[in-house]
Formats: sequence, C-alpha cells, structure tokens
Amino acid sequence: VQAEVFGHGHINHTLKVVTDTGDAYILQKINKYVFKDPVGLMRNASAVTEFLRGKVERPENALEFIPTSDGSFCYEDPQGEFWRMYRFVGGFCLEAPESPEDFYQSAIAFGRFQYQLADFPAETLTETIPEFHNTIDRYRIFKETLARDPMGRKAGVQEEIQFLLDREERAGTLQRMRESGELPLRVTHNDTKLNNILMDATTGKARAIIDLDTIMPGSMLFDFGDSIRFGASTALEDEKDLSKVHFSTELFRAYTEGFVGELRGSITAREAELLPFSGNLLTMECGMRFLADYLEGDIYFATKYPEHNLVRTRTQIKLVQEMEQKASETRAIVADIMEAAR
Ligand code: ADP
Ligand code: GN1
Ligand code: MG
Repeated sequence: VQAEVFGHGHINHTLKVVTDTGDAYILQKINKYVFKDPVGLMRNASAVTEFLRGKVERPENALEFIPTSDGSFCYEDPQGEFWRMYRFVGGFCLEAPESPEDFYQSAIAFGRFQYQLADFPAETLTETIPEFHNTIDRYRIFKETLARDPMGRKAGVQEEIQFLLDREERAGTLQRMRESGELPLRVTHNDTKLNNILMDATTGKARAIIDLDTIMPGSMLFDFGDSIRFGASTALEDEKDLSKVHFSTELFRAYTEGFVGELRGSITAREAELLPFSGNLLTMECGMRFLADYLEGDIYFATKYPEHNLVRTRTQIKLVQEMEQKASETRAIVADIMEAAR
C-alpha cells in the first residue's frame, strides 16, 4: 500500500515498502553498473545472513532476505534489472555520530561482526567488486581516467589531483603487505560507514549491520579505516564549508576502544601498527574514487548536484591533511589501547 524512496546510500535504489498487513520491507534495485554479478552477490549476502543468524544475540535483528516465489533471492525483471527484498529492521541510521558513545557502539558492532565471521568459509565468497580496496589498482584507474579526461574537468581540479598523486607511493603500503602475506586475510565488510548500521533508539546500541554487498575476503584494516574515514569527522562527507571539517582524535579514540575491545585476541602486531594509518589510507582512497567519478561524469556514486563528487573529494582531502598532522597522536592512542587490552 505504500512505497517510498528511502535512506542515503550512494549505490542501490532503495525503497521502503509497506503492505496491507502493516509489515514493512526494504526493496532494492541492485546497481548493475557497480555489481556485475547480482546473482553471485546475493549468494554471498544470503549465505552470510544465514551464517550469522545463529550467532547474533537477537535473531529479529539479523537481516532476513525475502525469497521470490520460486525460492531465489533476487528477481530479474523484464528489463533485466535485479531486485531484492528484506524485512525492514527498525531503528535508525546515523549520518554522523551524535556523541563519541554512538561511534563507540558502532565500533563494537563492526568488531563483533568481523569476529563472528572469523570462521565463515572465505573461499565460498564471490568477489563482488574485484580489487575493491586495492589502492595500487585504484591509482592505476585514476591515472587512466586522468589521461582520458572524458568530461574536460581535469583542468579545474589540478590541486586535488596533485594532492593524491603526491601520496601514491605511501598509499600502496597496505596492498604490498597483503601481497607479501604480512597481513592475514579475513572476511570483511569493506563498507563500514556509520549509515551501514541500524542503531536502536532505546538502547543506543547497534541493532544490525546492513549493506552486505561488499563482504569479501580482505583486511581488518579496511573495515577499521573506512569507519574512521566517515565517522571520525566533525562534519558530513559532503560538507561544503571545509572550515567545519576536522579529523577528531576523540572520535578516533572512541572507535578504536570499541573495535580493539571486540577483536583484541586476534589483532596481529602488524595490524595494530597499521591501525592509525588505515584511516588515512581509506580516506585517501575514497577521495580518489570520488574525484575519479567526478572526472568520469558522475556515473558510479549517486549525486544530487553537478559538483557533489568534487565536494566529497575535498572533505576527504581535508581529513587526510589533518590525519597526517595528527599521526603521532593517533599512534599514541592505539598504543595505549592495545597496551590496556593485553
Ligand atoms: P547502498 O548500497 O545504496 O548504500 P544500503 O543497503 O546501505 O544501500 O541501503 C540504503 C539505506 O537503506 C541504508 O542506509 C538504510 O537507511 C536503509 N536500509 C537498508 N536495509 C535496511 C533494512 N533491512 N531495514 C531498515 N533499513 C534498511
Ligand atoms: C558507497 O553503498 P554505500 O553508500 O553504503 C561505496 C563505498 C564508499 C561510500 C562512500 C559498493 O557506500 O565504497 O566508501 O559509498 N560502496 C560501493 O560514502 O562502492
Ligand atoms: Mg549503504
């Protein structure tokens, strides 16, 4: 009886649907440009939700996909678009932490999520977006876009381009360590921004982790770093007034406490050493992805106005600058928390 566009995701087309029985659902058209294999994606997502169902504290908070009448988890319409549906989980998504406590709670949820997936058979997962957090490959794509400059936008963003190119060597650190086997491979969420958690208004705790489209084998540093990128900022990802955008070490500490608290036994010394840098790296990578999309003509991320991706790029750059300035402080915070968790 009701269907309305819902939420603030950048990728899928999301609707909240209410039926005549009063039940609510989320109906999504999967973005086929981003996800080339929607069927493989749904195989991942449904396997993960089934696996987690037995592990979560409250089963009603586990995501539940609604199958089609022939038992499949997505429906291909006559136009070749893929749709999926899940039960609406109540609660709300935060676009920014309202307090360090919110962010701490989200860290517990993402840390626990990763912990619960530690024995999920990683080899059964499809890579829904190959090389998703391979920053070396992201630079290759970025430079290829620069060379083509399809929209003629390059000349207007030289400063941003240079900022990213200046950091290319260092940005490859994590990927090189993955390739040399120095970092353990884990099942990771890979898109751990705050609005991919449903929070509970009464308890102030997380209810459910959502957006399971990018669950793939990866590094825990991707999950930690991406949460920091989005949530340890004093402003929204698309704030136009950069004087409002700061990297908050108070929020960084809150997240680290929650995340390390859940995973302490399994964090290796090498991973701990890289936690502070991972925030910086994932922010740079995302800034570069926004800028590449701006140069391409805004075909990947949903945008509301022509410069939207550029505005997003600039907040990410501002955050990276401050993360660089505050690097010794974040290293001290991590060392402190790791020591206390021993
Ligand atoms: P995108 O990939 O576009 O980010 P998401 O899967 O994150 O898509 O969904 C977009 C938004 O829809 C979320 O941020 C959240 O607000 C809402 N949402 C998604 N799944 C559910 C659910 N099961 N229950 C309630 N709200 C949901
Ligand atoms: C996208 O799907 P959504 O809106 O939760 C993107 C992430 C980016 C994020 C930036 C599949 O996340 O990688 O970090 O936007 N998801 C995909 O806000 O590319
Ligand atoms: Mg999302």
